Amino acid sequence: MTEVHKKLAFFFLDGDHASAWEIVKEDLAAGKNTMEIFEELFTPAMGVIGEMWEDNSITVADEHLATSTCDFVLSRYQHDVTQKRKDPQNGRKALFLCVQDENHYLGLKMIDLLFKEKGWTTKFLGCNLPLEYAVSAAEKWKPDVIGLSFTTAYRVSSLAGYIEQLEALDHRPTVLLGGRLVPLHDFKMLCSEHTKLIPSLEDLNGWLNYGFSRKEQIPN
Ligand code: B12
Repeated sequence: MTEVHKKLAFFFLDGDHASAWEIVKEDLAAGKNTMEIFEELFTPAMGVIGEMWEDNSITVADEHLATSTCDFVLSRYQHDVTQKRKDPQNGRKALFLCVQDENHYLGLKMIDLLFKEKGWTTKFLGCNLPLEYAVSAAEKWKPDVIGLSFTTAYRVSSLAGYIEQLEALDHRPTVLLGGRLVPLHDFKMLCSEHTKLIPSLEDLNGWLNYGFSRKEQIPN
């Protein structure tokens, strides 16, 4: 963690949207792209919050304020930056959600913005979505991709059900699984070839640039 991560974490904890935004503006002025800003600035700053919660120097109430401040800054990023940087619409659709009782959605919100920037039409369904509603939303809208975010280890059995049912939908979407635990554990046994495990934003970039179009050329 660098000083800038700690500074941003303290602005999040103070609910200081304006100062947090100034830090983002510095990265934008330095020519950083969205992936770099999300992976190298926001994610470690939220990691600082996690460490402070672990050593009891902040409470869950503080974590909630930090979350809502970070969320606001991401929405501002969408409004001020994503809108201007967007590639032309590519006609593809992506749906994003977290499994039931999973409340960690900030990472998924970043992924939603990255897809928007790449010209996808997206729907961000946020945290804690029961499986039946995930299935019915996907059946109705027929997204090419369904992105799931996985953070808390004890929800792995619930995750398996989501992957199984979403992969099996009639229109055969690609399921993408990302989140804090994906680079740390092997989730292959939960997935068929219709699910891609995405351990980092660099992997996501590769998949967005090459993986998805290859899938279009080689029918399953
Ligand atoms: C903020 C926070 C909360 C907030 C929720 C924030 C929110 N609404 O999103 C609140 C306060 C509600 C919360 C609650 C809890 N939390 Co919490 N939380 C955090 C904290 C500090 C930050 C999470 C975060 O936003 N990180 C930043 C994002 C950007 O990182 P990320 O999710 O990994 O996403 C990146 C990648 O993984 C990837 N990605 C993410 N999703 C996807 C999806 C796809 C498709 C792709 C391609 C990529 C991708 O993209 C992102 C870009 O870098 C973490 C600590 C940490 N190190 O992360 C703990 C942490 C995750 N929480 C933890 C725990 C234990 C809890 C609680 C059980 C207890 C508590 N602290 O109150 C509850 C459980 C709530 C629940 N039912 O889900 C533990 C989890 C341990 C574990 N693995 O099981 C952590 C690690 C804290 C710790 N050090 O122990 N938490």
